[in-house]
Amino acid sequence: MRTQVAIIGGGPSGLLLAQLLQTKGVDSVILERQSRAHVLGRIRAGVLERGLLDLMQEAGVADRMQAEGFTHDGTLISYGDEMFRVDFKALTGHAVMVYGQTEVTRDLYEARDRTGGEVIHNVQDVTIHDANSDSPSVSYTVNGQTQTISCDFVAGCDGFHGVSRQTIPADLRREFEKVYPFGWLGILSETPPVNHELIYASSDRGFALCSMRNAGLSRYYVQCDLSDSPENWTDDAFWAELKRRIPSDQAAKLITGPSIEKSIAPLRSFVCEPMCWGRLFLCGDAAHIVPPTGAKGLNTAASDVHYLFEGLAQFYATGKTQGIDAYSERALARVWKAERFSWWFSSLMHQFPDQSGFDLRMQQAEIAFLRSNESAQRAMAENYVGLPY
Ligand code: RFL
Ligand code: PHB
Repeated sequence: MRTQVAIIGGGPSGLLLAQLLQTKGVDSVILERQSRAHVLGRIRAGVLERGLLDLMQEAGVADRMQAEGFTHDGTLISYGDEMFRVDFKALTGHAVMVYGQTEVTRDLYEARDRTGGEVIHNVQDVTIHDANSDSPSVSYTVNGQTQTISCDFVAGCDGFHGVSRQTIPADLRREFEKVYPFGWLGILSETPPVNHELIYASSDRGFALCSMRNAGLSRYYVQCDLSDSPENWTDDAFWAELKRRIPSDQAAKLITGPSIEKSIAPLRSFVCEPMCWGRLFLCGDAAHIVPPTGAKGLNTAASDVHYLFEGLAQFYATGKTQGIDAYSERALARVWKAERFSWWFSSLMHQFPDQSGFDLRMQQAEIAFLRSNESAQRAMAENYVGLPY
């Protein structure tokens, strides 16, 4: 088989890149390790920056998102019983959209079906060959048969545990990592959100987040130990803990119900440099991870896709390679800013096991500064709504 761009991974990065390429008549094949149902069963991001909205529009997949997504002009930050609002719209002129990653992915799969693009599911043993040449190829096994796709380029969109990053020789790769000493226990419940905007809550019992998917579907998180497991938490225990971490007036109006999903995510900051090797380009979680505080993961994947798409579109239209040559540098410049913001917001809002009394006072002083200082709020808002591409 032959294609122009072989895309490894059928998550949001791979699917979005494929649909954008399709608008320019560039052919791609997506290789996905899991079934479609499995990919669509993962509950992940909930907040989209305008850059991603624009890309969805450009890819022709924004209709349902525009109709069903919720525009959020600001967010709430609480500490103990105190709460204040950061008004994104007033401070930056921009807002964010609440629309689940699951829905983004569903819309992209449906668009892929409509445009007749190929997605091969349940592939195993994906191996990238000759990435550092002009004629790379990708082999994989499906239904016990080994197949090979020859291509012009390989897009490594296969997430943190994929094969693409590992294909870059270890001596050419630098990896930067910070693992946080806690995780997020998250639940999804068919209950109305406690507030119409998200609440990021700092408390002496640890961080909590009140988020949502729509008017009848809420997503809540509490900071937990890394050694914890979802089975240790009954729904009642979760709700009781959440109520202790958010302001009492919010806790009083929280509507609880059975969870329909419960899982723990570890928190990690990670960047791989460079994000390419020859004709292999990494996008999204394959190249970098942010802790979820600040909702930057999917959005940073989207900015990678934007830069790679621009480079590939330029190559196929003109034969010029400036765009793809500059890909890693351009993508990384923005990635590091999202890393900094996610690290800062995580450091500000969580309880750290080895935190001293001084460290705690520094967090409290910084939150108080954020509350009272418009410049600090603007800096936060600019990062939250998304830095320009
Ligand atoms: P994905 O989504 O991991 O998709 C990669 C795909 O590649 C497949 N794969 C392979 N396929 C073939 N061969 C192989 N060898 C393969 N290895 C892996 C996988 O099956 C998978 O389908 O990466 P992608 O596309 O780069 O997308 C990144 C986003 O998923 C991620 O950054 C966000 O979900 C992070 N994130 C959030 N991001 C935001 O922007 N806003 C948020 O509000 C937000 N909240 C979150 C989050 C992530 C979370 N978790 C669980 C990690 C909340 C949570 C709890
Ligand atoms: C979510 O709704 O899952 C979500 C929202 C905001 C974040 C992280 C996760 O910062």
